[in-house]
Amino acid sequence: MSYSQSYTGYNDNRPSAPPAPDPAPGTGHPYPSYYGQQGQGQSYSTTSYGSYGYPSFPPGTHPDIIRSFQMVDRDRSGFIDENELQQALSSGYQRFSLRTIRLLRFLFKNLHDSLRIGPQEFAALWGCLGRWRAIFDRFDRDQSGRIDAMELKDAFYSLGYAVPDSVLSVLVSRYDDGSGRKVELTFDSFVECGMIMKGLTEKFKEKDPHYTGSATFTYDTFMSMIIPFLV
Ligand SMILES: [Ca+2]
Repeated sequence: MSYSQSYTGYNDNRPSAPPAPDPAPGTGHPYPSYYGQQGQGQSYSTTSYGSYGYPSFPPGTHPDIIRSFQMVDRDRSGFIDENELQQALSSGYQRFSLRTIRLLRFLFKNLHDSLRIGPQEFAALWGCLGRWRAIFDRFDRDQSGRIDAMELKDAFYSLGYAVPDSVLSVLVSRYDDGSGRKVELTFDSFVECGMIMKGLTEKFKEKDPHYTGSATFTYDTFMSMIIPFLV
């Protein structure tokens, strides 16, 4: 069985990866200030952590990222599980749901090592969250601390994903608490939506290398592409 879809949902003139945020130290949240600091005089001796026999962090990893990893890696195995990852990423004002954590773990896992998150994956994940945080802040235009459907649509568009309204409303309805109030996304829900959109678009692009907006793939391929984003 094959599945063919005409699709014009992305615009290849725009970057598919979240752009690097402006360095924004002291903005009150931990992520953006960690991004892009490599080679800016804040490098940390990663060998000290590596000397425990751990897989080591990439050179220039911010010490707070290393500290955050070490704090939750209580058995000193050099790897963290999903609960430890959740603990490392959650702070007083910001919680990450296990659903988002599982998606992050799937997307950032070591290709050769099942679902384990080690220092390399953790540092990559942290940097990625920094970029999402900058996007979240930029598109939270009314500064409500949450992203509504219009803000989400604009954020996706800036990333090159021209998401149809019908798709957007299905995506946003996932976070409807049934109270009748306008649905607004917290940061972790925003990350989840962004990861789904980015991940699925990239999967599609693999089958549409010339950006024609359409692709043909088998039923099996289609299912294996989307299932990881749904479970
Ligand atoms: Ca808002």
